[in-house]
Amino acid sequence: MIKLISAVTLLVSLPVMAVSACSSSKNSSPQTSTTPPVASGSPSSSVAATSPSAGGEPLATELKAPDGRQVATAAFEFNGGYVTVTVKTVAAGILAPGFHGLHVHAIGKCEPNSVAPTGGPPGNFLSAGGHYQAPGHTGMPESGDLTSLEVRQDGSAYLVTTTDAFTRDQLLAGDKTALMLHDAEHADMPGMAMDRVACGVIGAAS
Ligand SMILES: [Cu+2]
Repeated sequence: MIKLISAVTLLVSLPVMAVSACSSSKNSSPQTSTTPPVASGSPSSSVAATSPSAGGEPLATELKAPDGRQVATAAFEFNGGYVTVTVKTVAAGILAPGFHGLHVHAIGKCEPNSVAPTGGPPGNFLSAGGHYQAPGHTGMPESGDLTSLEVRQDGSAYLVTTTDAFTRDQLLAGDKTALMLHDAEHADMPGMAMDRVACGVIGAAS
């Protein structure tokens, strides 16, 4: 009986010790365990993004509506073998709420009321051609396909996404490329079929 009581006492006291040991270690080292990853993460990534040896200087563009109003800024940061694309609206109320297709298009032209390289009736930003395809790449998703931009009810949006489907040099080669925002999102419809609401030629960050 005495052995049973002491065994119960031991079982009850053990979890208490374990809990107190756990909480005391939490209390003693929250700063050393959580601060270094946060503190070292952002400076090293921003340094790497602007270092030529880490993939090249960032590229950028300003997405503008056919009437010339600036809609959003976009940045392309090349680091670690992929690009991080950041799109942020600069003025609320221009874009309709909802999902908007976002792609890199094949030609670096943003001309309202222009004709597509393949001909046909003119339309906004049609001279930018279809979705960009990297050399040797065919099929879907096309190299220039990006995650859609979700616009809030007030017309604002902010997106950070990554892709490894194209390189910095490829975006600047030949006719260059353009970042295009569409009026809607249709995953199974070619970009040519959707209206184009904002466009920016991709180039060196200013
Ligand atoms: Cu498109």
